[in-house]
Amino acid sequence: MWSLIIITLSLATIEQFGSEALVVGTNCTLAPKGNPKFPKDFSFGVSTSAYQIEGAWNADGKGLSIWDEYTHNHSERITDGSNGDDAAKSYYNFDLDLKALKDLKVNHYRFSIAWTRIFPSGETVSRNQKGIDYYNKVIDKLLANGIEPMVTMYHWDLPVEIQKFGGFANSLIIQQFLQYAEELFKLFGDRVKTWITFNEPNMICKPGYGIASSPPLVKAPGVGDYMCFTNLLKAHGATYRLYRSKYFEKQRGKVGITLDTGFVFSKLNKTDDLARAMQYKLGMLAHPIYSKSGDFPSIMLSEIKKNSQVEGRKQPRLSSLGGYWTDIIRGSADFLGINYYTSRYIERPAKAIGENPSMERDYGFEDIFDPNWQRAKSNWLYCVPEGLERLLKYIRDEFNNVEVKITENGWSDGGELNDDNSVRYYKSHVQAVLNAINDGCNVSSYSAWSLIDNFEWNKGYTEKFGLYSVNMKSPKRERTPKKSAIYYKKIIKSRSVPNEDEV
Ligand code: GBH
Repeated sequence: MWSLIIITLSLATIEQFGSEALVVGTNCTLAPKGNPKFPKDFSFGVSTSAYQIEGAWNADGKGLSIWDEYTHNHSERITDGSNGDDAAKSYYNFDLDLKALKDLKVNHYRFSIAWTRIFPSGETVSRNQKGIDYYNKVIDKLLANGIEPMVTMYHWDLPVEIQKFGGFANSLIIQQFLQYAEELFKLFGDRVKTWITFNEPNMICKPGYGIASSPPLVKAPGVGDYMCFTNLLKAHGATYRLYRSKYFEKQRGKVGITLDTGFVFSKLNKTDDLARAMQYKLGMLAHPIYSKSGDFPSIMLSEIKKNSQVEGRKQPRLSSLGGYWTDIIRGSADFLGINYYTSRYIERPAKAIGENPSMERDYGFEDIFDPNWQRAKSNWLYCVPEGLERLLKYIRDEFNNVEVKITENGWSDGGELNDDNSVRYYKSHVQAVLNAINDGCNVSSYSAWSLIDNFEWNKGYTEKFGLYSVNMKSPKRERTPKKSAIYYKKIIKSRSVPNEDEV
């Protein structure tokens, strides 16, 4: 009986990671498999986030977010010394975005709400009607044009006033976020039917509370980052429960979360290593919400407990969520949002890497790229479409084929209108999604990142992900379609993967 279980388990692992030692990603293409058309109800769209496009950082009563404060106080940390003060000025020129959305004929538009625009101090008593008016306008205009709004509640722009209490390092954030989220349900839930609580907890917690490369610049690797994840998962779970108990009956929407992850490959095809790496990359956040048993992956809890003991700590740096929270968080999502950009090979380094302690040290592998992979302008972004197909199959098998929405996928360059590499990237990645669907994966939507060129965080305006270029020299910030926009429009129209020489 036991050997049978072990055999089935290892077969499942081989199915997920592939039994052959793979060579992947070398020419940024992917062979089609199965039905060439997307299902009828599959939704195509594009994504943006508030701080990256809106500008109007202090207009009409908006409060300060940690990104306003950080870019103003630390322009030296931004590649071109820039900030999101004006960005693409979408706050003033939403009509230009709407025109692009209509031109593409997207089915949905994913954007985020700036917490400080509607609650300047973060607390819901500090309500700002002008900010509320702006998002009402955006939502109403989308709906009037047959475009479904998909709303991210939090895309990194925490109110400074909330950070004063510790932000995600303090469990107070659970109530603070919950109150904010409840107001969003009340204000917009009659029209918004797809809610994403958090965009990329990894990118909130590791740079923000671990290695301190992004605001709020708390440096506590292997400690603060795990605290942040724990509090964030609780805030997410509580928000989901609130929606289901108080708003779902009337509003009938879906609530989920967006996680970012790549997939992993191994030159030596060590399937156990691959399974372990995926627990650290995706499982840490997905297992508590989407697995049958809930809580953090047991391999992480036991390994980090052991590491913590070796460091002489009385408490493990990452602890179980406990019975109460495990129950609240388990099953607390109607779909899984995935931001996929790239993948890596993993290797066991000869000697331990990363600070002691740190998440990097706990993870223990070295993530490496293949020099043959095509690279974007962003130094971390390589074209590995196989990774997306594999990832979707991994999620299918690991999390009971939960509904997946690809909430971001895209490529950066210097802003050329003839962005052929972007076209190649979109072609191979949309193909990856279609192949996965043909293989039984429950993927319901795809969002390209991004509608327009925007403020790329620490990289300022030096790396461009937009389908549309934005004239940053003109006060109006006119948008111009790139080749990738024309190609994506063809994808949407044909609901298939057209040849790139058609554009
Ligand atoms: C997304 O984050 C954001 O949601 C979006 O706002 C942003 O503009 C967009 O992507 C483009 O960056 O070197 O392998 O360790 C992407 C987050 C950034 C996560 C790079 C992984 C390092 C990968 N990714 N990061 S690696």
